[in-house]
Amino acid sequence: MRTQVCIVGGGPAGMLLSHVLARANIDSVVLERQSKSHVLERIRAGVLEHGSVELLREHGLAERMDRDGLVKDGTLIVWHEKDDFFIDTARWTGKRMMAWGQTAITEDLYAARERDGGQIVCEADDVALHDVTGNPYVTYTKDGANHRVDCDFIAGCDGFHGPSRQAIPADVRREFERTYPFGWIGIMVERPPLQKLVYAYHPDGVAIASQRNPRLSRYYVQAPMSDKPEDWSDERFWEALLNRLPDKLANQVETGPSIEKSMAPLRSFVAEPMRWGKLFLAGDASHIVPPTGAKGLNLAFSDVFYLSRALIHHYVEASDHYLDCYSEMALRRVWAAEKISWWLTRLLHVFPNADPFDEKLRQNDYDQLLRSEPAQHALAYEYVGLPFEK
Ligand code: FAS
Ligand code: PHB
Repeated sequence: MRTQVCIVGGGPAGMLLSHVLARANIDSVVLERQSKSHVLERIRAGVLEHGSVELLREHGLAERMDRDGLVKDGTLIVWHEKDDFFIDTARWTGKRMMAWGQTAITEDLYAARERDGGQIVCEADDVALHDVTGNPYVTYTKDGANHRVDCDFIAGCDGFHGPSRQAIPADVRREFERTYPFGWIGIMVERPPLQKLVYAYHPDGVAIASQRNPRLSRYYVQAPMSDKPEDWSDERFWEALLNRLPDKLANQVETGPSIEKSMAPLRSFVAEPMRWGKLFLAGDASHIVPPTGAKGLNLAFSDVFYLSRALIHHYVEASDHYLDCYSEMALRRVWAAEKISWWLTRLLHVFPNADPFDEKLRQNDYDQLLRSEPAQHALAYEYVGLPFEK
């Protein structure tokens, strides 16, 4: 098989890239290890930055989102025994975010590629990248047969555990990581959500109230890294969540049986560069952020914006300018998202055995937000998502 761009990974990054390239008449093949149903059963991100919303609208993927998604003027932070703070992105940036689930986006992406005759190979095993600095090709097996895809470029969109990042030589690749001694137990419940997206700081740990649609709520509580979903009965989860929210919000929560429960570890990770020869990384294949800033999916989309523009300029404008500056440009936005995600994680979580001096700095960060309009503006500017660079 021969194509222009071989995309490894059929998650949101790979599928959006395939869709955007197809709209520019650029051929691609997507190789996805899992079954389509497995990919579509994943429950992950739920909040879209302004830039992601506009990107989906630009590429004809926003019909359900604009009908059922919930536009957000900002996000509420409530703090045990202190005043509330609203990250007012609408006031400070004129931009809004959208509560809309990654699952729905991935469903729409698969539907769009199938409608348009996209080449999506699911259950592709043993995917391997070859000659990425010369004449690149990708091999895989399916139903016991060996396959090879010759291509001009490889897009590594295969997430944190995929093979693409490893195709960059260890002596070239630079990795930066910060881990955290806690994770988030998350549940989905078929009950109306709170009106606002809420981050709650409490001495027992952070709690988050979010949503997927007017009939589906998403909640999280901070839990020790060693905990597993089965350690948290619904009863234990609701008790912890309601205890960590102030009464005025706890009284509004409609509890019920969870229809999904998972434990998400928190990690900050960046692998540089995001390009090696004809291989370009996008999304979790190159970087991971703790979900505290709701940046993971949005970073995957900004990488796809930069990479699709670069590939379109190569094929349509015969210019490699954006290919040559892809890694540097994408990483500027990646590191900004890493910084704000780390900062919000540090602000809102209880760190076991925290240094008392650090604790005072952390409390002061919040006090500063309550009183300083420049601090409020700066946070809103980063939280809503930095503008894509020209
Ligand atoms: P993905 O990991 O989504 O997709 C990669 C794809 O590559 C997968 O389909 C995988 O099956 C495939 N693949 C892997 N290895 C392969 C191989 N060898 N061959 C072929 N295919 C292969 N982000 C937020 O913004 N908010 C959240 O609340 C949030 N919660 C999360 C919870 C969890 C448990 C996880 C894991 C992530 C969460 N994220 C969240 C981040 C998440 O949304 C990612 O940022 C997003 O899925 C990134 O998309 P992709 O880069 O496409 O990677
Ligand atoms: C979600 O809705 O899943 C969500 C919301 C805010 C976050 C992370 C996840 O920071």
